[in-house]
Amino acid sequence: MKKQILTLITATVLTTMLCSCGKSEEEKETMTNNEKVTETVTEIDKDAFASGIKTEDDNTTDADQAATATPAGADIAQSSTSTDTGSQTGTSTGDSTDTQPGTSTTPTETPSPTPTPIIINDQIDEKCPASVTTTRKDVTYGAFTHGTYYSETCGMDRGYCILLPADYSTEKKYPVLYLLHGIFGNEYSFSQDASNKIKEIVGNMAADGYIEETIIVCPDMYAKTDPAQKPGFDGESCLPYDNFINDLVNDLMPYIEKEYSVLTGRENTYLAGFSMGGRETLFITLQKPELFGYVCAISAAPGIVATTDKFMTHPGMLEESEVKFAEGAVTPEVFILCCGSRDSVVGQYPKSYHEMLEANGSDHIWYEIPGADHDNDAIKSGLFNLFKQIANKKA
Ligand code: FER
Repeated sequence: MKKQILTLITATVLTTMLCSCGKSEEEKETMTNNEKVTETVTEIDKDAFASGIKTEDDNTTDADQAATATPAGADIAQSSTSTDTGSQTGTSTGDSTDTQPGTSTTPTETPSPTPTPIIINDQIDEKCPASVTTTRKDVTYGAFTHGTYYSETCGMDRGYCILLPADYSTEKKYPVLYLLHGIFGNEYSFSQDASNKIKEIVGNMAADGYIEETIIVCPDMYAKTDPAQKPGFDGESCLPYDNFINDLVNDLMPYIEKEYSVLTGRENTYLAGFSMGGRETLFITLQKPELFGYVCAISAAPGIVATTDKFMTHPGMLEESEVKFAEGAVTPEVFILCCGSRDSVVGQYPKSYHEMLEANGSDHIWYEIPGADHDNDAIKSGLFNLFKQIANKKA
């Protein structure tokens, strides 16, 4: 009995990880030790694991708890040591986990409620600071809603979720981040998982004036033309993911730019994705670098170049020598690739993309997230650093 429960839990956790947090299907195929296993995810299991990938440490400190009670009023601190060399390689050496100077108290003192300000510079903070993911009482967060658009690429209506700032108004215009989910996911993958802290990261950073209020669009990245097609671990089943570039550029982006009050152009158009979404983020950026000013590919899945991993044989879309920006192309201001240091799903593939870009002379930032697996710690870190880089460049 114990063994059965453990097997079910293991299968469910792996399924959850692969889906990038949200899942809508009752039955998923997972791979264990190269063996195909079909597991039924019951309602009870969904309840038990509804909040997505559980991480051992959510980084929340007492100082951050205190910060929830009172307005932060944090100023943008410009580091005097920050230099913009044009080379996107810097990582900070300091531990970005928040510590709160001045919070050590005697019994008669009350703890300072002021959260540690983020230092905005061009350095990477490998771990997302806990103050950024804290739910604060002084901040009103945006809400996700769902919509549909007609896709010429797919020949059908398709869904998306959109996070609008709480005070969204057509009197203002906002930059947009397109955020791409993992394999087996859909447009609900991010919005249905509160533990990725997307609302908090964008809401807190905008409330404190680091970044502009930003719209986040979460599409369904499975751009199939046959309504019956399903994702899976084989070349044929993955083709709709690689077709998403056409749906995004020709259908979704024009729709969003028509229907919402958005700023356009590469300076105001951001792209990020996790795992399968990271792979497509990288692919789309290399094909259409002029469209996206700020990009982050988190834990990018294999398949851009031909390879065989524990899940499948990937035919590849590019040769290794083609994993680069075209000569003379307008390239993103910021192009980040990152991955958890102990990612158990995509392993060293993200690093291999970094090595190809480096060998081919294409400017980017690469870093590892210490201790993170294929999980929300990686997502939080990637999103925070994307917004931090945006804050630094736009300051
Ligand atoms: C693969 C390994 C990982 C793959 C996809 C993934 C299609 C995606 C994982 C995820 O999105 O979480 O070989 O092939």
